[in-house]
Amino acid sequence: MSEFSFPAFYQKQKERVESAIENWLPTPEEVPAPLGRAMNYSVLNGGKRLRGVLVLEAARLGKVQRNEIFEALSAVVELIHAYSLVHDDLPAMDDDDFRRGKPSCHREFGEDMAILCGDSLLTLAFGIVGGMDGERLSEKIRAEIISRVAAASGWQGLIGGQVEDLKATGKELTLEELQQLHSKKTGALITLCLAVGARAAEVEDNIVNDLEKFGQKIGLAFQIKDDLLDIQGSFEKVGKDINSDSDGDKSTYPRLLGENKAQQMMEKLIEEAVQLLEGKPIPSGRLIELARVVANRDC
Ligand code: GRG
Repeated sequence: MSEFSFPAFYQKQKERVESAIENWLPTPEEVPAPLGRAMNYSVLNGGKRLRGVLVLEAARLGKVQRNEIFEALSAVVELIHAYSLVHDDLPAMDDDDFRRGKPSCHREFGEDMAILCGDSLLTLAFGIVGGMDGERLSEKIRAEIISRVAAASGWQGLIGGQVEDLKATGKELTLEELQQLHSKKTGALITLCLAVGARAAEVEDNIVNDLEKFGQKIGLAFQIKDDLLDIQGSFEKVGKDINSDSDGDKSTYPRLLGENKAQQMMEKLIEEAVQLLEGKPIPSGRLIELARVVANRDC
């Protein structure tokens, strides 16, 4: 029997996510110019595809095999993620010039197209879930997935977190306030990936609960690592300007705690996340490895 290689497994899952995105994204020619090019530019431009891979892994824990549905959901979360990055980079938000090593969407296509590009990616994502084959997925589960996607993307999740982030600029937040903000801005989408993958595969409720708790922990750890990379990383690896958080006068974990304590907090969250799954009657080894990817990533 050949030995399991995590990097090879990750690469394979990433390719599944990539082809699902390509399958659902309209070609530039199908969309009024230059919007189609902006959409393709902002989604098919690298990215670790961690969120899409999390969907596929959570789905693997279920009793039912619905690969087309799982892959469509992996595209859905990556489209929402890409939309949030395009809008987050806008001059009215974080005003970032680079994303994934290339000029950000508004720098390439103008602010008007970047706004519409984000809008189109978000609506496309909802269109995909709404149109998922009812014969393979019950109406009840599909409706639950739609409402979970809406809650994680809307005021209870990404958008709410973004508002808190904008309002916090120039202020020093407490650790609790920072965690609250990031559990929405970063944690909600990561948690969503695990929840929708699991629900689509009809994973048992108590395991879905554990997966959500696992998602909240790795989501916060992901954000702390992001803050650390903003100080310790390089443009070549991270693909965006370094020190953008401190330049933008934002509260970050390293700023609040110092780099060492922030690193320790991140490692503790990962260990707590791992403990949530260890010992459960599920094949959680690959999800545990993915949690470690969050902590050890350099981009
Ligand atoms: C709705 C405008 C709007 C924003 C929502 C999610 C969000 C708030 C903004 C996105 C920018 C940001 C800093 C999010 C925090 C999460 C994060 C660190 C995203 C980067 O994710 P990676 O590293 O990116 O997975 P890749 O490029 O690998 O996909």
